[in-house]
Amino acid sequence: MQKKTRKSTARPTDEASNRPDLDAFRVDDAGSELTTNQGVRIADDQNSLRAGERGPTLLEDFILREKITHFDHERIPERVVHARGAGAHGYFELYESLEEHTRARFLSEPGVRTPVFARFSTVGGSRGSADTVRDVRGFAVKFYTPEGNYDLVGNNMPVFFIQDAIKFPDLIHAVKPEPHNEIPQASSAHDTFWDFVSLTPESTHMLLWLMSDRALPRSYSTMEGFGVHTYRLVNDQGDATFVKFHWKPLAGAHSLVWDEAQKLAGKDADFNRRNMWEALDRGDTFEWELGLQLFSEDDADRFDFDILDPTKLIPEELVPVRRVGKMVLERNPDSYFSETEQVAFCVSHVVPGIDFSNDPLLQGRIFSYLDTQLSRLGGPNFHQIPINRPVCPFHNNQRDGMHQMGIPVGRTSYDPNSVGGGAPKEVRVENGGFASYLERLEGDKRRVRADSFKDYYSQATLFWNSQSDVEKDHIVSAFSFELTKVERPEIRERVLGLLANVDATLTARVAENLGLDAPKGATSSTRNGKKNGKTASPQASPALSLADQPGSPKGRSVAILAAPGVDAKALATVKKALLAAGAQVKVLAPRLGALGRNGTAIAADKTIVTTPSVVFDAVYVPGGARSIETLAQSGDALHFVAEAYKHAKPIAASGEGADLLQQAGVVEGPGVLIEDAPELVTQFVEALGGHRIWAREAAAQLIPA
Ligand code: HDE
Repeated sequence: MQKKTRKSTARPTDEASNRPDLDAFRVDDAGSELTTNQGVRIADDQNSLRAGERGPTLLEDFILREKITHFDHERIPERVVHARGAGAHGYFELYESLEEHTRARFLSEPGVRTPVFARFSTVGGSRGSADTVRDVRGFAVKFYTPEGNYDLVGNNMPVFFIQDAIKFPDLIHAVKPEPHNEIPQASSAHDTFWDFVSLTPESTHMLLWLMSDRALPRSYSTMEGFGVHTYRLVNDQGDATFVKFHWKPLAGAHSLVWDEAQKLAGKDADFNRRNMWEALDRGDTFEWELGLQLFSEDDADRFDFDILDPTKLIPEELVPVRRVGKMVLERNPDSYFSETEQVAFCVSHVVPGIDFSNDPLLQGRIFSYLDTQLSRLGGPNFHQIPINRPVCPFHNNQRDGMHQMGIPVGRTSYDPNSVGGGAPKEVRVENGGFASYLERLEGDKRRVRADSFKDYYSQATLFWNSQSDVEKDHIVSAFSFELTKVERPEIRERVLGLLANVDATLTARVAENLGLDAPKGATSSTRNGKKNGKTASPQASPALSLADQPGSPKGRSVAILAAPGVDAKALATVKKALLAAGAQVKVLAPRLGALGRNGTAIAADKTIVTTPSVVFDAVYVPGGARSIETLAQSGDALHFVAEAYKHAKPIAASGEGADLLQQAGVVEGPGVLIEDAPELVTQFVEALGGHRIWAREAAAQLIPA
């Protein structure tokens, strides 16, 4: 009986709504009367009940007390990590059947769409912290499959700081604001973090990722996602294949630059969240392909690293990433609190066909996520909150508890029973019941770290070797920035000691910026090689670099600087071309109001002061003598252009617009287009798709912005 109902919940391919069944829970107050929570209609919501016109408020005022009491309890504890985040609804569509590897139904039927809810987050900051801080990003996806909810709780970096879950509280205590003064917010640039990691050499690989541009995503849509741990897929025969999960962004992976990220933290702390909200709101989508690295136990034995060690990735040269489906995010939540805040991702939420490996970090996570929801969401019934409810039926003998929303009927809440006809009944494995992968285990019970986990540096070197020159510059700057903020010299020295195991040039460059000598005997960059007959990892892996990512103008935002008297025709032409290419355009002026000559219908969308250069991907300055004269007198306009130049963004000017660039110290060169020819527009749109003009970056640092 139960099985039949389950089948009916499978989503057809052309399913339009792509959402878990939240509709029944939506509360729409439109056109309704104001009542108490008991449904009593309220006649006066402006004044509390008083004894006399100017007298004290009465305890009897149950309407006031109900309202204030509810308000007093509006907040729930923020997530102990990943508190700051934003979520969206969408679907996952499978390209090809993976039946050979897994019995999970949502991975077996090509074309089937599985509804998803994804949440992206920073790790260290509290709920109100800025989006663009240097940090790992959470990348969590809940799949509402017909066989139960599956949560893929990943990050935007493929490795982690530590190898064993028992160190997680230490890591987080070290990176969170320091306990005596709660400073700094959402930043790893302080003593306790670097103290801990400098004493934890296994963190070295992850430190390179954290100091790289990966820690500063331009948009949630331009970051990769990783399941990090090795998991297992298990098929109908009970055979297992190891798997690493990847999310590959179809918009390409692109980042901010550090100066820009820091300024954004003040100018628009909601930068990433706003970007996703506005994109989905106007009907754009955020898209990733799900990639799998599939490999056998024999393959695993041949690698020169341990696949159970979460500080290691599997180079794509050893196991290619197979793209098996696509996730499309297309709808904003209706209520941030009800959906994004209350969504509970749990690593333990797996479905038949997906199973764990013995990665010791993963094993700890299987416990932690369920446990943390109990205090965050107030009890064991959090699965009944609309955003967390499976879309298939769920029945068991669990009863009662805080916030029980169901009304179980019948007399039995135990198994076995005869009074209730034996229901709910166990489901045989061949009919879809979950069975753990049959794995033979033996060993001594002890607290131990495997020897195969003890190579802390080879993959840090691999990552460094795989970076472009610009990316290497950024990594050196990031280490230098963070360690300069560290107050204790011995911590800086210890970090240099770690880096000396990664690469001599990296160490020397950071040491120079810190005014220290590089430790002797620093390693050169060719440490990977065949070890003990194992398959050697490559010396470099292009997939680890962001240098050659696909890109498009779609979703990018462009500022057009203008003032009254602007060349309306040039402005309209470029705007039209940008919109046609899918970019967003804002006309910025010193003041709001009409701009065009002789009443042409062009108006400023925003002012230059309220919408700074850092929130845009490119700038265009149309001519018009009067417009440029006004802009040239505005320090904000000159700063706007100079800053875009410094941040390696495409800049274009036509007519008198060129004068403004000149006055801002911006010279013609890569990505700076000054021309009156029609090609200007095409070239500008193309440059926008390329994201940044890195070749210009070093020179641009000389311009104060
Ligand atoms: Fe988490 N992590 N984590 N983590 N994590 C949480 O669960 C934890 C780790 C990740 O948008 C918490 O519901 C332990 C790795 C994401 O709601 C908590 C360990 C990866 C999110 C928790 C790790 C992650 C969390 C806090 C080491 C990438 C946010 C609130 C053993 C693969 C999900 C919550 C969301 C959240 C514990 C390490 C990703 C406390 C013990 C590795 C994306 O349960």
